[in-house]
Amino acid sequence: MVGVSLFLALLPALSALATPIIYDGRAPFNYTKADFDASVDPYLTVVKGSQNASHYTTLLGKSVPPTPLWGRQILPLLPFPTIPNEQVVAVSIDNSSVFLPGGTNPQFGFRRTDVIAQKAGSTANLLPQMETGITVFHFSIKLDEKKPLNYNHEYQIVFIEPSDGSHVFGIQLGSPFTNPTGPLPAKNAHSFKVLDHALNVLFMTPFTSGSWHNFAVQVDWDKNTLAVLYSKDAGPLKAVTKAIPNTSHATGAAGQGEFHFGVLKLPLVNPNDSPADQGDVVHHGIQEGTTEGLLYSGVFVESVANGISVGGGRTVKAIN
Ligand SMILES: *[C@@H]1O[C@H](CO)[C@@H](O)[C@H](O)[C@H]1NC(C)=O
Ligand SMILES: *[C@@H]1O[C@H](CO)[C@@H](O)[C@H](O)[C@H]1NC(C)=O
Ligand SMILES: *[C@@H]1O[C@H](CO)[C@@H](O)[C@H](O)[C@H]1NC(C)=O
Ligand SMILES: CC(=O)N[C@H]1CO[C@H](CO)[C@@H](O)[C@@H]1O
Repeated sequence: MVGVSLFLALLPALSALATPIIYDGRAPFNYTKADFDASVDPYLTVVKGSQNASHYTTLLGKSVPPTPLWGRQILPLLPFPTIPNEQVVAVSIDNSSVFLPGGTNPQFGFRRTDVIAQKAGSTANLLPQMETGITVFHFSIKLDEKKPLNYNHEYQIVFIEPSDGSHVFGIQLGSPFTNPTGPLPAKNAHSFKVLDHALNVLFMTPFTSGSWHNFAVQVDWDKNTLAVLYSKDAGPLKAVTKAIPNTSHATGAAGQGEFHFGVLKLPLVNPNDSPADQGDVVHHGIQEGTTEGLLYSGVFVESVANGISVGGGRTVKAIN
């Protein structure tokens, strides 16, 4: 078989050691709607609108296959096909998705549903392992065809947020918010952009329909660098950048933060607002109130001690 011999030819370059998983955000099949509502590990689900978490975040059971990268191999020597061992998490927003941090000062500018990584009921518990040394943040994203985004807006969909509100890295979609509003949609609005802490674009790729878009971001917390890996569907992850300095990001505790994935939609400037309010994206601006969403699977964080998992049980070395 051509497929087998091609795979065997690749074997020497790839090792098959499992790497230590620090955080596993792949929803097991026994994870329920009630678990979501109660913020049962591995997710903290409080950053959302007024409805229960399960109104905004749906577990798709066996109805939609997750990214094939991390499934159980059926044939010992072949990385694919795989049997899913996680369910897809569908995250959406609607007009009720106005978050009240601490129950006050509603974020009327945003519509957001964030799913946040936690362990033993606490996001802070993860930081000593998840955000020291060199760690790799994995996530796969697919269009929710029934809940399309509005690419005239900016979306922040995956990020690590230290307490100063900056992002260690972030995934952006749509037209970056500008005041005044520029031509919409902006160039490349339909592409994923992987941003560094200073909002430089490290990698960009079109958000095509029908595919899982697999990302991994390697963060070296000591040297303060980022590196990006990417693939589609069953393709093994491949490095698309080298390790790039991210020096505006603080090292040590000040640079650590919660790991979010979901849908955060920024507003458009409302010309009727005062000049000060026009720049206040959190509390002011135009939102259409539409129902929009994204599908997620393959969310986990690993140490690079034994390399970076690239799918199909294979690993590559950490990126220099
Ligand atoms: C799912 O099952 C595993 C293994 O039995 C168990 O450890 C875990 O707590 C269960 N998770 C939930 C959310 O019920
Ligand atoms: C939220 O969930 C609780 C517990 O299941 C239920 O009693 C309540 O009616 C739900 N609220 C809404 C707004 O659906
Ligand atoms: C959406 O929510 C905002 C804030 O609560 C409200 O002012 C607005 O009327 C709502 N829009 C729609 C279309 O329901
Ligand atoms: C402030 C600072 O040095 N930021 C750097 C973060 O890393 C990027 C490279 O991706 C640099 O361009 C920035 O200057």
